[in-house]
Amino acid sequence: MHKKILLSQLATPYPLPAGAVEFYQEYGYVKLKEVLCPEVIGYYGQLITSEVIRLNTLTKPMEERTTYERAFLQIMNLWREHEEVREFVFSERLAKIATDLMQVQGVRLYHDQALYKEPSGGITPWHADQFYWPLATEKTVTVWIPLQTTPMEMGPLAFAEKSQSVEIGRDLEISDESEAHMATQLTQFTLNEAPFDLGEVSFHAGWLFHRAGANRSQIARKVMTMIYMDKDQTITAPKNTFQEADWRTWLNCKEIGTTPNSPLNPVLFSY
Ligand SMILES: O=C(O)CCC(=O)C(=O)O
Repeated sequence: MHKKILLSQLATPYPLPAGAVEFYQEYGYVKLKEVLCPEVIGYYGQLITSEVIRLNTLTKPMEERTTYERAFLQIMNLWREHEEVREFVFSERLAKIATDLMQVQGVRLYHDQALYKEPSGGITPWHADQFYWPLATEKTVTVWIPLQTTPMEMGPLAFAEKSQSVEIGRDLEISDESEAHMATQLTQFTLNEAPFDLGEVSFHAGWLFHRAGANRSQIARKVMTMIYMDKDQTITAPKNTFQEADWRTWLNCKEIGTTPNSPLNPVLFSY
């Protein structure tokens, strides 16, 4: 397929199905089918994979890794590494969905990250992402884009529906402890752990608890993600060492109380 057609899909609005915004607002996540066509995923997926291989530094054997390290190879802000990957990350189609789901006027990029769960890679423990982010409001959302069909044995992302409203576990980093603690705390919530079709993506809110199973297949579970925040979000004083590190690395040390409007956090869609 011609490059122009791929770029045009990344820019064209996706018609959100009836009820999708309401579902996201109530359940804290939504899964959407046929958001990207196989050609877009194939073309940009290959580029992202090359960048993951080029930039990865986690090469020690599985048995020597921590639970976090076994979960995935994690390569961040690929948009700054490769011009064409930037086209994918800056997709207006995806940024507009994020804007509409959060019911805001526009979104900025917090950062992107590739999450590659290798064959024999372990579980992604229960967690809520916003634990890591020094941001004032809950107007944050991650798009999780599998770069292949993702059946159960590859560890698709799973969601504890409506758990974005509970305050328990919001002080836990991704770890064996968060997995053990939240597994007992989240039993009141319905779990959506369905596989993903090719082209299907999910959007989950920053405080929504989610996890993923181990990769029991023979091939890597390749996933690209972008984290968006309300374009009018403000930065708060870091509450833990992870937030301190995020503030330095992903928010360019912008002054507390201001909007993160440095070149590191571009607006990707705005009405
Ligand atoms: O891909 C995974 O296993 C975890 C993804 C995740 O936690 C996220 O994107 O917030």
